[in-house]
Amino acid sequence: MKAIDLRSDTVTLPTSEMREAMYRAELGDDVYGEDPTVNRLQEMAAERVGMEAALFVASGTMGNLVCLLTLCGRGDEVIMGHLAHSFLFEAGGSAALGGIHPHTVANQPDGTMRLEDIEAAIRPYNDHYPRSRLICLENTHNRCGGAVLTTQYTSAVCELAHAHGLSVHLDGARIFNAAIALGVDAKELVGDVDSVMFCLSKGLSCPVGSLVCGSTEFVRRARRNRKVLGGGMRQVGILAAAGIVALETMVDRLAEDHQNARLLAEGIAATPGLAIDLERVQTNMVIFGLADEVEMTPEGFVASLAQRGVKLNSIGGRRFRAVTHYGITTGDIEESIEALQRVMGERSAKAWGFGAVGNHGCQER
Ligand code: TLP
Repeated sequence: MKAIDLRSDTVTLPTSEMREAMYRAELGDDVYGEDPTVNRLQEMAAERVGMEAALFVASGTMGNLVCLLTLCGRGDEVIMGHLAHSFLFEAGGSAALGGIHPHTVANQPDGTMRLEDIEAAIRPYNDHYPRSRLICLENTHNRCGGAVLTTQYTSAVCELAHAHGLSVHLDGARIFNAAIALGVDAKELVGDVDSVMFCLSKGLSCPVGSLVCGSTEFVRRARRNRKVLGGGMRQVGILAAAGIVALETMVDRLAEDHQNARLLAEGIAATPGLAIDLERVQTNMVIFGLADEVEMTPEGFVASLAQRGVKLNSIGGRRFRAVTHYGITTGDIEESIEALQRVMGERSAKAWGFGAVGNHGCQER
């Protein structure tokens, strides 16, 4: 049985065009700045987000860390949402390696932080306080179910930050999902931020890699911090080649992933025992939960689905995340909905004392 893997868009495999481009890539030593394929990808990336320059890094985690190290010094404070990926899932790297102090502000369900909350978090000068230096945004917002931040919101945060002498970093791991969902250019969503990181190895389907983008001066300093982290790679055009194909061929198709996520969300909404807020499904992620009355453990739910060939992640409490991506077809989504309905159907049957669905002469669906 082929597994339908909805755990993340990080599970995507490179396309045959990518593999071909990797095989044929023209290479050089990138630590000398001599890999033509990396240089081309970096130029394309900077252009795509409207920045002066870009730097290829190994991962989104490394990209965010390089940006934070470049924009903050030891003891400086970074303001970020309490559900930010950098806060929750990057092993505390900016604190561990950069001595950067995180100051969290509540994320609203739509992925934003209230402007007044951000402003209240910016510290006045005082010898006792850490120095507020940076605000981090995330678009799309992972833990808020792939929520999209608008151009207007990002501009308002930049205006506030810059008026107080702070910089803004955008974790745009999935910035192209946001751009496609809003029908705007990624440049617009990046706006006036000081740095942006986006990933090639999620919905864009590359095997490895992210880009850090900003001013020429920012990227010069970021390059040094990448070296500090051991991220100076050599003939890395072999990976950048896939990135070029991704930017050329994989951005517009993200719309398909969004349609599949919507279809899945509607299927979930129609399944008794599952709870979902359809309005929160904006891109390629679907966060949903087990309804309060359902007597099933989250582990039991994930395991029963896996037995039926559908993999997804439990994200704490009684909530789950399913992510659509390249390689997941509309047919796969229909099968996933059927699997969900069967798992929930079995649950009702057990609760009523009937055993598995399909017993007692009931026709199995
Ligand atoms: N997110 C992964 C996991 O780490 C949770 C996923 O499956 O969604 N920023 C955002 C918004 C991300 O979602 C991720 C990865 C990263 C940064 C880090 O990227 P990588 O995994 O390349 O280090």
